[in-house]
Amino acid sequence: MPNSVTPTHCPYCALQCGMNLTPAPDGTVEVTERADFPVNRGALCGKGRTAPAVLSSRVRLTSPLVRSEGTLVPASWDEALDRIAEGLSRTRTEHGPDACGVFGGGGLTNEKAYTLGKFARVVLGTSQIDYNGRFCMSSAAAGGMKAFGLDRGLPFPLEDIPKTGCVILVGSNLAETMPPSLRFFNELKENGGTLIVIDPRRTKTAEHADLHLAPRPGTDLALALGMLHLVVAEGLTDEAYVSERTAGWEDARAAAMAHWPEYVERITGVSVPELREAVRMFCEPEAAMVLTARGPEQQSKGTDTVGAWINLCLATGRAGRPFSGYGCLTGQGNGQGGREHGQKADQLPGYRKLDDPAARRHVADVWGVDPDSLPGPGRSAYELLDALGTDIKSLLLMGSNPVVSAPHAAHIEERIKSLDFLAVCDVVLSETAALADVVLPVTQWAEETGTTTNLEGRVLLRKQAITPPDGIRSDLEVMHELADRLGVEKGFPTDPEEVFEELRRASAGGPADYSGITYRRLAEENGVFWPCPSADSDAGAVHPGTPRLFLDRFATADGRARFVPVSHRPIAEEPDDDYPVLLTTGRVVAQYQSGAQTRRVDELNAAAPGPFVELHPRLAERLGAAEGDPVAVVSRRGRAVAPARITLGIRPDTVFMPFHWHGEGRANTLTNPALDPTSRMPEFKACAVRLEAVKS
Ligand SMILES: Nc1nc2c(c(=O)[nH]1)N[C@H]1C(S)=C(S)[C@@H](COP(=O)(O)OP(=O)(O)OC[C@H]3O[C@@H](n4cnc5c(=O)[nH]c(N)nc54)[C@H](O)[C@@H]3O)O[C@H]1N2
Ligand SMILES: Nc1nc2c(c(=O)[nH]1)N[C@H]1C(S)=C(S)[C@@H](COP(=O)(O)OP(=O)(O)OC[C@H]3O[C@@H](n4cnc5c(=O)[nH]c(N)nc54)[C@H](O)[C@@H]3O)O[C@H]1N2
Ligand code: SF4
Ligand SMILES: [Mo]
Repeated sequence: MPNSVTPTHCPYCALQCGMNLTPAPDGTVEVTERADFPVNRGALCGKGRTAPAVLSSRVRLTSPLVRSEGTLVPASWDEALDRIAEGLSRTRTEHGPDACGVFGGGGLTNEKAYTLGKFARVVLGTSQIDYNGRFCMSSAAAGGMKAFGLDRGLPFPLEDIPKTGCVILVGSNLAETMPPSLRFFNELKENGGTLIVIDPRRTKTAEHADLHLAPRPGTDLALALGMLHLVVAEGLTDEAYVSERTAGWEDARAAAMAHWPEYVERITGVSVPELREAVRMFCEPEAAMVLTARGPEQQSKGTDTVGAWINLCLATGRAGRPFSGYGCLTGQGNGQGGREHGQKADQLPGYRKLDDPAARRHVADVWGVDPDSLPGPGRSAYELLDALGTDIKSLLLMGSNPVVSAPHAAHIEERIKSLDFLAVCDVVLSETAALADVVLPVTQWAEETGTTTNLEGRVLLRKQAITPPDGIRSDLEVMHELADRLGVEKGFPTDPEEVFEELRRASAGGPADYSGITYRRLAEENGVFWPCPSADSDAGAVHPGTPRLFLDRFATADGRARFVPVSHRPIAEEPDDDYPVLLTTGRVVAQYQSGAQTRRVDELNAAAPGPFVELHPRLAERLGAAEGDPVAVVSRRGRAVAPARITLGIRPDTVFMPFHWHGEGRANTLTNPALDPTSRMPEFKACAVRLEAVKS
């Protein structure tokens, strides 16, 4: 590798901030500002700035590990790969292909996610593959698909935000989860626009809002319906737009009219005057946006909730028009691309449906297999993890740490332990990798090339900047070697560009069409937005990509967006006398996800050393807990203990815990795996708990 500056992108969240990497002679890597990338214009959060710390051999896996007499010991690559091939083929022979499970991640590059989906279906022949994106944006994806016929997180670039008139940010704490993006909202306000934040907590993001609504967790559906009710009652519906560009208004309107503002106030705790003010702010300007994130989506009714917010946009003519629209703020580095190329239980590359015969034929043709040999749709992430040790006997896991991040985690940890065989590819010894029979150490972002697709639908090239340490291989090499050992010698290239070339063909003609995108283009341009079909061969023209969707028509058969008639329903586990308090969960700025990577960075640990329970002084007083005192939070699934963090910035009926840690402060010991019927998203954002003082 040349010892020069490489422009590339951050390994963590969906902004995929641009950064320059320069290797130093002592083996470390320096991160410097890269001002040319429009998403962050040089700005980085602490995680991005410190990301090279995880490249250090001090914290990462340096050799394959195999379990021997109960403990993990170093082994050669051949021994480790042989063991995995043996484990998987024994399961397949004894229990059939569907007894082999595969679990992926939205942090994997497009090339890896694509290859993992192909590996499951072609090499293992299993339907049992899903990934952690199911825990992330699946409700928004399902809602967007129903209404618009297509799911792309944001249908416009972030740079459109300052040009709209009002943004409603529903359950996003982007000041902590995507700090450089705050700039767009500040610019919106400088331009005279307004920001409404909806969050049960007065977050760092809410502090920037012109209006902060703090509903009871799990009631966003009612809130959106109450706003739609007021839109209709106050004659603010855009009748011309509704009749020209939508279908299904009458039913959605009738459902909203049943949600009187006073009824909504009782459900949500948001007062009628606040609701009216929100409607006024949203409807007054010519253009407006609604952006949702995990707050309203990680609910057992997340899909309907997203539908209700989309209905509000459609009724007011605020979708598919310049500087207006509904968008979802996708979370993981490749949360968008990771869901498009086939690691999801029901999908094939190009965002094709696995149960669509034409899609099966197209992809089978690219893969050189019989379409009938492709398995059908499998289980969703939680259901897959829940079936470990019963229907599913062996698991190959790449890019997730479910022991920390899955709901009802103690149960999932037991399920993982009951497997006949577990193989994990990771860069560090995560809590899940520590339970494996074989662990493979793999290369990461700066050490390999690959593409990701950020929250705007912008496909980006993450370039290799340094040489990986000896003894480490890439996920693509692992899949190549395993395919070979399992009898499939061809079709699993180790060169990412070769994989991308195949992905282009596999996605061609699909909803997420990447066929007009090449590595060369990505190296020259600041990303290309999908859909980007191949160049028109007659004209020799290059397709420019599609930064803005739906301006002429929606992606449905008749080009109209669909209203979805939805009604309020309670959360799956309402508080009662035994469990009187609501728990919600989320993130802090200095830790990322299960913490597998960021808990290994000193600077980040100093900023966020451990879990905590955020609670209102009224609850703390009733409990007799002072700031920093250990508090036990108990749900029907278990008990977690963490220090109290007392703040007026949270509803008195709600406590909040971040989910980045393992051990006694693990938030997911408590969470409820109640699933959304459509998206199969678990209800991470609301369950019933009681608090107990802990005697120290
Ligand atoms: N620092 C950091 N940044 C990250 C990540 C990380 O782990 N750490 N992860 C990345 C990923 S994968 C994702 S998905 C994104 C997530 O990004 P966000 O969605 O911004 O993150 P969360 O903290 O999960 O949830 C956002 C807010 O929802 C609120 N909330 C809780 N319950 C409800 C509710 O019922 N209704 C409403 N309206 N709000 C509610 C919480 O109080 C919280 O402030 O962040 C990405 N960026
Ligand atoms: N209570 C609660 N739980 C939640 C959430 C919540 O809000 N509340 N949010 C949910 C959401 S939105 C998400 S996205 C999930 C995320 O939770 P996880 O799926 O656990 O995500 P990570 O911690 O990012 O795990 C990624 C793992 O892959 C490894 N890794 C990184 N890069 C690579 C690579 O290139 N190859 C391989 N093989 N491994 C790699 C990392 O070291 C890490 O161990 O958590 C969910 N869980
Ligand atoms: S905001 Fe996200 S992409 Fe940007 S530096 Fe931070 S973690 Fe990386
Ligand atoms: Mo996520």
